Amino acid sequence: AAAVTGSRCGEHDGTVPAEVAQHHSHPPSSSAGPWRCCSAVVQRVRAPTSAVWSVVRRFGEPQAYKSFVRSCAVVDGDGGVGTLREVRVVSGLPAASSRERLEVLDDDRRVLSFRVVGGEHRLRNYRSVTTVHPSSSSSSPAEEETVVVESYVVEVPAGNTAEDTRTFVDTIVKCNLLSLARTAEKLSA
Ligand code: A9S
Repeated sequence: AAAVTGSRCGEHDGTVPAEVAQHHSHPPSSSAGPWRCCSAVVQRVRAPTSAVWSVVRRFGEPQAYKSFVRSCAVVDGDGGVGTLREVRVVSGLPAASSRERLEVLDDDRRVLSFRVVGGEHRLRNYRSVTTVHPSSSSSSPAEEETVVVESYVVEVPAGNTAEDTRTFVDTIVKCNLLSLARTAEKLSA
């Protein structure tokens, strides 16, 4: 896994292809808003793109691969855009719950985006975009590989630095994507 970080949220330095980057440009916040930080994590998966996407797209079942999720309830919606989920978190994190809204679900381009709209935690206005891509290094269909890119923007909590916030969130996202890789690899084994 590699991290791609930029100095300005929503801008890209050319380390990822334009077709990938276009999905990861986060809209700028209004001028007087709080400080935000952003980052992106890239994960290679030894499984076909379809297997990886089938896990990612199920917005009501984040516990399928997110190990910090204790339970999840869909509060509103049918799994499409606008669906609201209430996630309960395992103990040991500075958080108890998170309420999240599905913003983008594109099965053709394999793009999912959600936004945090509430909950007991410190990550105000967290928003992430996850995209699933066929890997260009795949040699044969039997050895199909996938690349997952997940980028996010979040407000820097009062009393924290952008670096601390990024380190905290990057750690969670890296864990999630490693676990996603293991889950998809088992699915397709
Ligand atoms: O769930 C994700 O895709 C990514 C993150 C960074 C989730 C973070 C989180 O849900 C906790 C795991 C509960 C940690 C939120 C919104 C706040 C936290 O403090």
